[in-house]
Amino acid sequence: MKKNLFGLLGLSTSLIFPATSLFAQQTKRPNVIFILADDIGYGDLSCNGEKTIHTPNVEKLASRGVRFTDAHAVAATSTPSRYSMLTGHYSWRRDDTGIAAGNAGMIIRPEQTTLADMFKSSGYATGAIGKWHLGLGDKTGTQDWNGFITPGLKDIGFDYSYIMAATGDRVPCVFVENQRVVNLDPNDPIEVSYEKPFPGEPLGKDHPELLTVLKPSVNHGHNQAIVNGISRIGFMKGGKSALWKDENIADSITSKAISFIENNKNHPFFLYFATNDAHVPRVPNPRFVGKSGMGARGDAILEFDWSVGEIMKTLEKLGLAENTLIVLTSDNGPVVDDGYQDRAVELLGKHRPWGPYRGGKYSNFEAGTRIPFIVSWPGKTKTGVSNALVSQIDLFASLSSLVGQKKKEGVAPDSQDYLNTFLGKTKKGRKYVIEQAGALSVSTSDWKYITPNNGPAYNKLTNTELGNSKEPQLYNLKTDRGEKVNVAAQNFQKVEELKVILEKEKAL
Ligand code: NG6
Ligand code: CA
Repeated sequence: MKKNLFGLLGLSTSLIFPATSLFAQQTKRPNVIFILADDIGYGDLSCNGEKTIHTPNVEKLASRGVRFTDAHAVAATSTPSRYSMLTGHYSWRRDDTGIAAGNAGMIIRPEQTTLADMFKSSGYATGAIGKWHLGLGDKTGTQDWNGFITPGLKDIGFDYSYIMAATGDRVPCVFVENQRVVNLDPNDPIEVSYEKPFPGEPLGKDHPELLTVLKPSVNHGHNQAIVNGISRIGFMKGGKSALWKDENIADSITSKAISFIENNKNHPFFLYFATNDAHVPRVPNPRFVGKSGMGARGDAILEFDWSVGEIMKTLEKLGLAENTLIVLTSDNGPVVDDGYQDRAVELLGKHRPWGPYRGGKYSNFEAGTRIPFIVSWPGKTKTGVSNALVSQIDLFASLSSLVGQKKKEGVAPDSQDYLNTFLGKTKKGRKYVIEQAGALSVSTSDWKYITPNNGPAYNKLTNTELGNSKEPQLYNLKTDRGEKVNVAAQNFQKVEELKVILEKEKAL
């Protein structure tokens, strides 16, 4: 145990800081909860204007806070997006932040300072619950799934963790609590591989008759280990008693989030609550099945909305609502068919998960990274809509500023303080944001420049316009938010200007 100066002098801190001032200090600092959805698009939440879906709890949250219309994730897929948000360091500065396998080593290095470290050093209790997808253990494939998985979330600032290692569609399909697999029977150890199958373990591609819950979409992978009647990405053996139940994932993580809040009700806390909804495989709880009229994807969004409502109810019950700042957002844009035959495409109807924007998850176009974003701190945030240009990269510096911490040299190098913008006190946003999909893009409030690259223009499997082109692309977002007309040739100056911004950022 480290002793601080007061301890060494035999003094208790309460003698040095009178109780009232300590209390005052603590009440000034709000609890902070991130609710991070998975693959939920701008148009998937009714507060953003689509009439085809009803998400009342998110609407209620939005009505108590600021709803942003021009907010961006750093990347159009999960791992790089989450990496950037939690570290304040652009994922594209590293070449190892692509979509992580379920047995990837921990991508955030213990020596990096995360948002959780920042809160912890300010005296907050910290927790991460839900989807992780940023690797665990030292190196790919070296984790001890049957023992203590280290390094882990404790080494990057989270006191408590209850996580899915990667995604719902990647093995191992188990929860990991404080770096140990939950409910594991030592007589049935887990083995995980992303290289070769385990002899005797049936695979989805050979045994379609065992796929009783969901089948993969044609030619869309997801045909390896079979867990709970669904084939996944990666190979897995054993750990039967520890397997999660897909229809209970939202219930499990929501109840853990509630317990975390209850356990820390007398203490400032930071909770990173990352839902599995609406990622594939979509197996919402029977309570939500059929409720959206849009099939499993819509039902999963209603399940997400339910989780949001449960968190809000808990805060109200404990009298914490007024002193808790909630950020609700998504890791990347929407995708309808992401690999399973869940009828999301057939049942979509008039619903536009991407809202008025082009593209979706994986895409350089706006819908890849223009995500739902709400900041609510009742009584403290102005209520209403902000069209300020904001990025998840800035949450680190802005929340450091909220808790009165000065960002240290080298920490969260790409993150800037936009606290007043996030709190709705000003509509002054960023001059530009940088986004990563197949290529890098730079957007201002008015323009979007997508760098030329050799990637495919279209992904047939997911029906996504990826926005890759060998030609430079420039769109006028003010007159053409759907990015229909490439005006690069007519606006040479603008292209140059945005190119220079990007080159300067890359050189940092
Ligand atoms: C892709 C998967 C997709 C999804 C994605 C990660 C295939 C063909 N597609 O590789 O289903 O898992 O990775 O999604 O395997 S994310 O939201 O976590 O980034
Ligand atoms: Ca995602």
